[in-house]
Amino acid sequence: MKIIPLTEKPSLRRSVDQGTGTQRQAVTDILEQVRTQGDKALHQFTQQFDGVTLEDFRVSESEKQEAVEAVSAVERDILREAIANIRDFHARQREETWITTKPDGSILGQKVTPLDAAGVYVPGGRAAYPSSIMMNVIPAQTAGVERIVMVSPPQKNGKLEPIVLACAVELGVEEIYKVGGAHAVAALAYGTETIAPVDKITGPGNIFVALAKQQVYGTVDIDMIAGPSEVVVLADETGRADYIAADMLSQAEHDPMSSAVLVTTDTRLAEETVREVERQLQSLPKKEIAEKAIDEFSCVYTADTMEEAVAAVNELAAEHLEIHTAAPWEILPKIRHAGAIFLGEASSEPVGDYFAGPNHVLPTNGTARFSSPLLVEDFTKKSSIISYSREALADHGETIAAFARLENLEAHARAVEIRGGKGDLS
Ligand code: HSO
Ligand code: ZN
Repeated sequence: MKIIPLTEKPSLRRSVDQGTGTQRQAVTDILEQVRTQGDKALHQFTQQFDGVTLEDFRVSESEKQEAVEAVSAVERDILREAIANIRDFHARQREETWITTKPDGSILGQKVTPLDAAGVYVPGGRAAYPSSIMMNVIPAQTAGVERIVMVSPPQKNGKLEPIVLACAVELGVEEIYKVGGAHAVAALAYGTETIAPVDKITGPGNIFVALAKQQVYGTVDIDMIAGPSEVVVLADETGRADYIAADMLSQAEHDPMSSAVLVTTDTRLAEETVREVERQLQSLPKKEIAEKAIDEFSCVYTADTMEEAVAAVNELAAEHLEIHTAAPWEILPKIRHAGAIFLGEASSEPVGDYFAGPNHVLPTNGTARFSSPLLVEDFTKKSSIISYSREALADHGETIAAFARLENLEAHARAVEIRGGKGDLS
């Protein structure tokens, strides 16, 4: 891992994987086939991509029961404790409908309504994380979404991983389908004979899932297109190399394209962290993945001043930012761009991944410049409320009609005038 002085003005932006033209075309074809052929196409793609033939995509009650029994009491309690914290945090994000009455008697407001149906994509294989199921399902439930559907690709035995199913059951998700890939996204967006369409699709997936989500956007809403995990650590001379290295590796083990960066004002800490990352890496079960991420997408930036370091951190706009300085709360007001901010050396990033309560679905690839973590609000929409009194209309009718004529929209003007002008309240 390289040490790069910020005075060398390195480029700090990461680029987003848009997939190849061939991949995009393959996804377009899959979407089209599911849209026109429904379940028949789903069966065909499940055979082709997952290598299994399923009679029924829907997970049965006995399958759920079997999965729940396969999970130990200790594991179940871990899930429960995390769920309670995540629910508690998200409950604070609930927004209320508001209504205000102005002195002229007009009533204005904003009505909050949950989406009718949300689809949560859960990837198969090594990335089937129960924590991510919680992070997608809980904000939807907190928003009041009535129908929450989960989809996930079947394993070779035609089943879902027990821990995935047990987690869904623990959360109270009832409608679960063993279908994955771009075809699952298509089913959620367009509907098939077995799967009714939803209004929004969230959840991580491989490049085909990401491209499918991009292509169905507009028919349904989607969350963000998440890139590989990232962590940026900002540290002064009080930072501990062993803690910082451990946290950098915690994100590096996610994906060979993950990125772990240290920005520090202390050159001794920079060197020590490089050594420590190398040392801790050797004993990691996911060494190969983490090593790629560390070698190719990670580095240490050294800064002459804390101001320079903070400017770099803002430019990086990281998914996760850890602040390991003598007074982290004094740095916080200066941070403008980061998905989640962890203050102090005890706030290790995995605390946020699993347990603290805030959502771990966060903007990656610098998109924290303009977007937020997954929120309860993302599963609601708002309607504006307008109720004018006769008095308010009489007061302002003339202005409104005149405005309409400014735009040459005579029918608009007359619609207001037909109700009578000032003083005419009949
Ligand atoms: N750090 C990942 C989330 C995750 N970590 C799931 C463990 N499990 C996304 O930023
Ligand atoms: Zn993680």
